[in-house]
Amino acid sequence: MKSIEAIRADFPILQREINGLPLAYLDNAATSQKPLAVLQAMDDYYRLRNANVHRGVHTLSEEATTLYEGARGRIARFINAPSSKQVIFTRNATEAVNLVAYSWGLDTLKPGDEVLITQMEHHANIVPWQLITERTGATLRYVPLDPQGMLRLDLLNELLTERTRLFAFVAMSNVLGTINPVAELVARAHGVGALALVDGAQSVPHLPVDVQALNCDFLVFSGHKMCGPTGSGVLYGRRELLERMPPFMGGGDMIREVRLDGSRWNTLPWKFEAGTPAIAEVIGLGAAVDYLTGLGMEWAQQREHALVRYAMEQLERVEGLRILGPGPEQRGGAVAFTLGEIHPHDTAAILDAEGIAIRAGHHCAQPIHDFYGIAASARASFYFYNTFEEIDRLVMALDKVHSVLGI
Ligand code: C6P
Repeated sequence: MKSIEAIRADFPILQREINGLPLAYLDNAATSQKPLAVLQAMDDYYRLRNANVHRGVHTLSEEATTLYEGARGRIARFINAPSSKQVIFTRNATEAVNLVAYSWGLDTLKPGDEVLITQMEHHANIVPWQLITERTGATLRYVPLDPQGMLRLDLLNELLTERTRLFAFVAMSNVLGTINPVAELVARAHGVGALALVDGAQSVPHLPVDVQALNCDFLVFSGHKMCGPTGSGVLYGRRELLERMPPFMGGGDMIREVRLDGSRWNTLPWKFEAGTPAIAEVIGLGAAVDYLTGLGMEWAQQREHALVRYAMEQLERVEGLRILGPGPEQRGGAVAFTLGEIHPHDTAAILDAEGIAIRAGHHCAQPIHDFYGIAASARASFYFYNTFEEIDRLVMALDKVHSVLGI
């Protein structure tokens, strides 16, 4: 196993200084940093193989296609998808949810049907369902939170009914850190004949995910939070569902035949990939998956767990600091908090002066903040390459924030 120093050396940006101090990058839930292997894979594609995919018979196009489709196969293995045909490339998790909402949702939902989501969703798994239920006349319902930041699963019997067509929920909250019992929730959805969509934007980068073990119908995630580039995302879907769903967007590559009086669609997965895809980004995501596989996702999860446990112990000692969400045993790498009456933007600005990058705001999860009666929070979020020393620096800087601005 590589040392943490060697792992950190794989990430050029981690050698940077901010305001004359070593960067402590604690904003990994927003986006992760990228290892050299990913940068090199994209650079290699642009320098040596740049051509469009699926279109040319020339050598460059064939090489680009092999790399692009090879990444699909590697990503399929990473999440244990039965076939790479079930891995559809999107720009990000948001686009993947929208694909399901506009393709499956518009085609299927009707008045009287219900879509169940939760109060801990990111806006990406709320707004598309608001738009689609409004257009179809279906009803959107929510599983509420309890004060510990867990889902009120005691209410699931009332909320999941034979009217529910889809239960869409986050595997790991980007604010509360809460890890939901995904396989159990999928089984509950199936128990009433509903489909289950899992938002894996915060779980796929941080812990082993096996779509066959989870038995989910859809899984969405973003490449940029798992060492890959922005502009790369994935929708995994159950094959018979994807086969039945109409295209999301029309254009080149997603068709088999186009005539003036109508068109026929390509087979999976290309039916859902209209236009020239993000070729370099997908190749970069393939390299990211190789990198993560090399480290081992079990190892990454354990490392992060140790970091989060330590961070929570230390943060709780900061005067006036209140952590949102459950204890370390039930959560992943995101730790959102408030610091007395200090505005989270002030906290983040003072930390930036110390070289520490955290996020402040509602983190695209306003309903969670409404539940706690606050407008915003500060959030430190960890990845395997973070260190215990960085957490010590965070805690020292927060003590300073409190002593300078504390009320
Ligand atoms: N959360 C954060 O700072 P996109 O933007 O499509 O790559 O990911 C959307 C998304 C969906 N679900 C969850 C649980 C997420 O955390 C995110 C992205 C980032 O928390 C950016 S707002």
